[in-house]
Amino acid sequence: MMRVSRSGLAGAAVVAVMAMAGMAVAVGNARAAVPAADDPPVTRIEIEVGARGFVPSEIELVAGEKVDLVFTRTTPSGCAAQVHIPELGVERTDLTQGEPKTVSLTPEKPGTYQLMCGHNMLKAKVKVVAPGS
Ligand SMILES: [Cu+2]
Repeated sequence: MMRVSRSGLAGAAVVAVMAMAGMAVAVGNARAAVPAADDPPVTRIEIEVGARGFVPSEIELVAGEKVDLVFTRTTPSGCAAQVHIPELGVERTDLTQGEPKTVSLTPEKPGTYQLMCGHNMLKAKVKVVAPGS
């Protein structure tokens, strides 16, 4: 199974686009086996929730593709105690400072959504694009 572990939007987006385009040849050369159809690669995006808010403040996801958002709270501020993305069905999730928390989701509909702290003060943009775009 292939796990993509990259921080930063650019890396994640590139991997996601490559996966969607079916570039199995380019990717496949780097590993022994092609993943089974029921075990697709999962894009992982790391997001810091700290004194400056969400970093990065904008992420891009691909509709229909599962993604792991890994949140790391780096401030004791209560503002970073919870995150949620109501429009994508992600309920309020508690964060403990220094303990990465993975939230998995599969956005279905292209659009622009808000990732927010528990009081809807800190915000980041979640852009969902159609596959292949
Ligand atoms: Cu807050």
